[in-house]
Amino acid sequence: SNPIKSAVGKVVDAVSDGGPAPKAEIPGVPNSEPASLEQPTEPREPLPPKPDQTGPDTGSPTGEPTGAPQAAMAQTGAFLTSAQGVRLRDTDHSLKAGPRGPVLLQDFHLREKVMHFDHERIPERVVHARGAAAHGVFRSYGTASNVTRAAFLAEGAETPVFVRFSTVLGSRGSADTVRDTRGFATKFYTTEGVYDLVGNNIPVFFIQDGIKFPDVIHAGKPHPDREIPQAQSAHDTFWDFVSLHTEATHHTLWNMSDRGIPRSFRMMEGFGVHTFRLVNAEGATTLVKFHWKPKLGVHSLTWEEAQMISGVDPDFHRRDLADAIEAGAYPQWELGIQVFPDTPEQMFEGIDLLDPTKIVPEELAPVQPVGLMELNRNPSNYFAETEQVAFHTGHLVPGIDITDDPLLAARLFSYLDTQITRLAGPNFAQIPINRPHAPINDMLRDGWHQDAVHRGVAPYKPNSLDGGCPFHAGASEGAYVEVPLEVSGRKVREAPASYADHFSQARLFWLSMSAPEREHIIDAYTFELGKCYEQAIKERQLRVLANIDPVLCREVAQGLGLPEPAPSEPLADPAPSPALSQVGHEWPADGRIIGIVADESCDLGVVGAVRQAVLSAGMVPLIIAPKGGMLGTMPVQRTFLTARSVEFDALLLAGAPMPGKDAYGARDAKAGNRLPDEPVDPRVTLMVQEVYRHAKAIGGWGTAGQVLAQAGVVEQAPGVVVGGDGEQVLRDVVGLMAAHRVWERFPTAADVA
Ligand code: HDD
Repeated sequence: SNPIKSAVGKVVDAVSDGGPAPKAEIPGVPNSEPASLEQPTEPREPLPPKPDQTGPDTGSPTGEPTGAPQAAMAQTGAFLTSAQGVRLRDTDHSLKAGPRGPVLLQDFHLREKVMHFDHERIPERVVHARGAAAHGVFRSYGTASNVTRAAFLAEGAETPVFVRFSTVLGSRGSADTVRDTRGFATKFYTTEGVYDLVGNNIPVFFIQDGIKFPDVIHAGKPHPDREIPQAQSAHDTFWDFVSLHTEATHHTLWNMSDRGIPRSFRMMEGFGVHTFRLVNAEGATTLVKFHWKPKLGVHSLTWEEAQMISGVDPDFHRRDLADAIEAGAYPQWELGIQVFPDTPEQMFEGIDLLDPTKIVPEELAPVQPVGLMELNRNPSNYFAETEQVAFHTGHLVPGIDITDDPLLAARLFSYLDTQITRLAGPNFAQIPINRPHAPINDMLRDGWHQDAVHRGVAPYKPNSLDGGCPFHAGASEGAYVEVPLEVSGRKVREAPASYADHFSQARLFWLSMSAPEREHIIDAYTFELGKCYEQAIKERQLRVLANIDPVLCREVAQGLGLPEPAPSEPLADPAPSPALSQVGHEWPADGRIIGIVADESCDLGVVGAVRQAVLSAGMVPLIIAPKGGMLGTMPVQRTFLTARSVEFDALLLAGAPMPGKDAYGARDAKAGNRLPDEPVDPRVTLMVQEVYRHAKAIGGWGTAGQVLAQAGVVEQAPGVVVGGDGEQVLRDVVGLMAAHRVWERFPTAADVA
């Protein structure tokens, strides 16, 4: 007996409720279906959900459980139905007057199917349209409970979270690895209601006042006439804006640094950017800045890698996050706070805490860990969860309050407002992914997409008809109580004097960078300004760079072929902040991708042992061979045709794969791509050259020296390990990966160091 068949039989029985069997004779309808309607296979049970996927919480809009969430699983019932539950006999042919006749308007299934399809899209987010998300859990250490009464920050509290990472400028289908800021938005489903921490991977922002947000985004988005370029800042309008708005200098410098091209969402820091006000159980207040610290460290791509990946795998970051979670390599971040006294000035060590273009260096105010977040579950439906999740800086819980940062003020309006267009109406909090895990007892009623069936007759207060319910809560019953701060002042459209400092912290960032990081910044400015057409914009931006650092300004000016301007104000002399540099730290190599090049001529026993050792070290080995299928007993994951170096964090060569008929592919050979005197497959040589240029570790044994020779890589070069013992080579390579890159391989001009 076929288990699948008998299981389906049960489903059929359950669905048909003991009714007629599927093929029972219906009067006037022939029992045997026309050949064209025959199903290609027997009905099979649908694939079970992957272990890493379950749906969002499916509490009802009023907070009550709705019953079996699995009942809502798609494609699980035996029969296709219309949206009205009517079983359908055919979904491939419109109802026609004869096989060659006109289609009939009375075809309700055709009309419903096409009507629904026509409305499948909703407007993409006006910014941060491109994103990827995951579910997880936040476990609090309790170390913040002296400064906040927030229940999810109490000792031992475990809170479900949903995190969405994003780029800012690109459209929904744009590439992941563009140079841009990354969004890092976390929804905490706390017992006291939803708290959203809507941050970025860069701790400062382009503008000091939210009223300029439409301007900076209009400047960064594609030009309005031709709608190009997509998902990038390397164009005239962006540089026009930031060179005119010098408060953007600090954020722009971060974007031009390696922070603008992260290696993975799993390897980014997150920042709340604004200063927030925490309130403890006694009502005492503290000012804080939030930080997410990734356990895997902060790592970036090189610019060439980022550009290549945009073509080779535009979904690189999205895939990386989902693959890691599916493989059980759950990414983790520690949440930390920098703590400042809540003084009337709201300044710390001369830094204006209300200015979102300023950081407080960690050396001045250490980041104190308050909990650990782990992402452990992929969404099961992109649209339902990742697309429809609605974050809002105004989703606050008791114990967390806002400050008067004028950038934050505009956000408090914008995030609520934008959902009305994006999610079509005011009831977006009822969409499953947005539902709080706390009981809802609101008096909001009706509107588009109202899912709740509210009972009672008195959605107003005070009332006597519904027994006076619901009642107000006091602070002791967990009510959100705003901090009763004194407010006074003249109504003016002005910024405080402290907001006029636009360069000192950009200089602090530059001075904190290592030589290769500075070189990357110079290259990035030179590339981006080199893509601008207007000479006046390039010259104006060079004047901005002169106020950051003379070396930066000179190098970029030289690259652009323009004169180097002098600074317009005296340069500040801040102490560097080592915490800002990505160089000089050691990190676990968990979850890294190791390419292993091998063919039949290699000792496959050694390859197998190395592959196993990579797995045991918590990394992902990908066997790259001339053709697909199996290499000995190992599955081949990439061929020389499908592999590209940018996918790997390090490359191992188990020998020198000879160019053969298979290695080149008949088409390559026909096209005359083959060079006459290559002993090694040139696609492997190219891979080695790229990995070398991108400063990644290379290991080899056996005849691997031949590959290096053909690639022009000397065996003594930094980060190249050649030896007789494959497993020892791997250990050395893993050691090199702790620093992420072989930094000394990046060429650096002497005056940059
Ligand atoms: Fe914003 C989305 C982060 C300033 C207006 N923002 C959005 C997202 C992130 C940020 C991560 C994506 C959320 C998601 O995944 O759904 N935004 C920031 C940070 C800012 C910032 C860290 C400065 C510190 N944003 C900002 C300002 C305004 C907005 C000043 C408006 C005045 N942001 C929006 C928005 C979006 C948004 C238009 C688009 C989609 C959405 O909100 O839900 O309301």
